[in-house]
Amino acid sequence: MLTKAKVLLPSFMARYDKVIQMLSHVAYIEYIDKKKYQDQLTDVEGMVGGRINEKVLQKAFRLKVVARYGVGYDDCDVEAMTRHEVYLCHTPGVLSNSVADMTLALLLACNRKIVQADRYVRKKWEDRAPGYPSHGLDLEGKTLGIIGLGRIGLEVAKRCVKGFEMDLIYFDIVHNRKAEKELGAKFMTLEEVMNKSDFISVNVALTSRTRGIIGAKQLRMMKNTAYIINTSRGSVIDQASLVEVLSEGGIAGAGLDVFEKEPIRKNNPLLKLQNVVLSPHIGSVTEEAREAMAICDAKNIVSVIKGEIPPPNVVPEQRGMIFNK
Ligand code: 8YV
Repeated sequence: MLTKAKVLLPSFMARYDKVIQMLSHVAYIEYIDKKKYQDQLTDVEGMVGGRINEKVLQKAFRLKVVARYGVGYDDCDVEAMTRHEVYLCHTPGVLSNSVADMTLALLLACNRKIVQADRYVRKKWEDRAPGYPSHGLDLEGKTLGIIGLGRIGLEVAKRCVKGFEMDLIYFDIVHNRKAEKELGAKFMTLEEVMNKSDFISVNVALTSRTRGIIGAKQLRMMKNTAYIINTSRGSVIDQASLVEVLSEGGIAGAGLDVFEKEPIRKNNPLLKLQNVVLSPHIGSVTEEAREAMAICDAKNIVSVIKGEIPPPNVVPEQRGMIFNK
């Protein structure tokens, strides 16, 4: 008798009926149980998850596909997965709007001191106490610098250029001709972008090439009136240097949705700074993006289980590879 493949899902996925329906046709679904995780791995063929390394792969010897719930997959050992012939898929595109919106939320919150303003209204306004929010800047005509003008960066750029009439400069390892043509984006070196921007948005994936590319030297090139917004990965910016530059007033502020280690600890020096707005990695947390990510993951898994390989949305490192596990 043929038995259905086992697919392992995080429990929050149970809320997506469409996902459950799609997967149930080809697989038997089990939800991840932290206490039983090691045993759950032994007969799994597909899973939604991250933190996939050699140790996990050795346990999960029947594993054919991992669908990362997100676009970034810096927490997965792609080399080991390729060696074990396990596809790694992700969810590019479906969360770009959501992350771009969040980037703008942080940019505006920093610039217009929204968090400080909210606290002021609650506790001080009636008494006209000190602490009234300081002046923000009009965005029109200001320069937005994007580090990493890919799918998400482009959405941020559109909002800023078309919505706020900002000027756009960017740094990437490749030119984005579409943005150059349609949004007037100007390609510059990383140093030039750091130096000329009034607002910087970090939108690169974390790789060995981008880890720490924004360090003390680059941060000190920024205008002291400029803000840096990071909705990509914390480790793209050297966090200790960022704290230092923020504390010295070397830059006006930072909006951070991502951190070197998450969650950040209660004694993290960032928490003492007034010129930062912090959020707990919620860039993709909208109803639409989260559901689309779940559906994208389900499609990727169904494809591999049905033998339709390579699956859609396989990571670039594995593009075109055929695994016959
Ligand atoms: C997700 C993300 O919140 O897509 C990414 O890479 O960082 C976010 O969209 C995260 O992957 C959830 O696990």
